[in-house]
Amino acid sequence: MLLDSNKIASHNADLLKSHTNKLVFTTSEIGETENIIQKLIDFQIAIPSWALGTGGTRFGRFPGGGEPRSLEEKIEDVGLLHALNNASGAISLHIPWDIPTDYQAIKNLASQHGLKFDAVNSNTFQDQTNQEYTYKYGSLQNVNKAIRKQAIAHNIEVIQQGIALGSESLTVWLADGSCFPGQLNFRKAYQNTLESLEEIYAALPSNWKMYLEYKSNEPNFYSTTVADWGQSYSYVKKLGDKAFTLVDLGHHLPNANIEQIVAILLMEGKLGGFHFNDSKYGDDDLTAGAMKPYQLFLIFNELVEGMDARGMNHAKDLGWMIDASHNVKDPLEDLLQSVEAIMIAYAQALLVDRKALEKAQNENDVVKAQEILQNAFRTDVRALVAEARLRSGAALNPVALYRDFSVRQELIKERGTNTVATGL
Ligand code: LRH
Ligand code: MN
Repeated sequence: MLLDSNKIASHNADLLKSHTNKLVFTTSEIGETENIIQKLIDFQIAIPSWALGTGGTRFGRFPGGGEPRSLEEKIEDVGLLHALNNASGAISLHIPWDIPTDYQAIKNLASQHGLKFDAVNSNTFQDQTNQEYTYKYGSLQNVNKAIRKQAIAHNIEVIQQGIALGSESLTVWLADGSCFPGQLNFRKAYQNTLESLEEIYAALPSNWKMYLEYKSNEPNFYSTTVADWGQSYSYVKKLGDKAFTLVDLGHHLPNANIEQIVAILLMEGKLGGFHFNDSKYGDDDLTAGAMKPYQLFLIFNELVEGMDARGMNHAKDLGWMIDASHNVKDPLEDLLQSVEAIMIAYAQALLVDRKALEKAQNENDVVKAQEILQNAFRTDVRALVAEARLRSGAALNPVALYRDFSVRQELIKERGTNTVATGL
């Protein structure tokens, strides 16, 4: 379903007056806003191909209708998001959930929608029907060399598929671990995983990156072989310059200080990118900024400070991706809200008076330092984020436009009510 620009133009025309009032007020409050608006226009967040349907949980799944039935329809849905916010200019595929049949046709369709292919994700956490060996006891860690070989071959195949699509990075998330004490020799599991990753790393083209995603628990509930940032860091450090750690916000033990982890990984030059989402309990994969918006701001505060300290390009030098699954909300509305929350956190972090903060920190003026951060977090930057969309031909209020033009109803008419998207 294509969203023609006239619909966006008439939507913006209706909202322009109130938007301009808010922008004038915000600019009067903040002062220099052009630099921030340009950075927001350049900032693109990749949409996960596996989060365009209603994933549900083991207890139940409540499809909302009109879900994409193919990779082509998934690309159309991400194209629709990008037309609405001009900030979702890439799709991240998960193999084998999204194996293209005709690579050139898929590339053409993606570029028609202004989309690139971000990281490709391998999958050795599920057994495929025609698979010789099971991953029940793990993949790259497995005590059985033949099973490790099978998993290595899959990752190398995913790299080849990514190359054909124009992707330049591979994300490896391993469910590998154990459910009971005694089940696994941790050292051997680490060594097997490292040796396996070395073979996959050796297959990376020179301009590619490998993102090693860590997770504290689930589906294993006693140990995970890449369980936290330290373990991921130890692997990527040994692997080489093309290997980095990927931070999924939902993969930490309760109360972990994620912004500190981000600061250290960035300082070490081993931060690769993010899977943005939010959570209150476990790996809930909820809308970014829905539970802990201050944490999301603090993470971007460390990112802006750390990336500027290394002269990094905010838009290009890290992998910005969402990883969510939807139970009770329309997947496309949820993804629009996640992108909005990420853009707001980034804009607020760009507001922070770095010089004043450094001075307060050097004088141990704790209250002053806190005031500087909270002032930025408590500044309403939504008019700047909307202005960035307006200037790049997108909608002032994407969710409102999505509803005003009954996009979900149109998708249901086109695809039916019981279509099931592959993925989570
Ligand atoms: C694991 C994870 C990983 C994906 C999967 C879909 O929890 O975050 O990034 O492969 O979700
Ligand atoms: Mn993830």
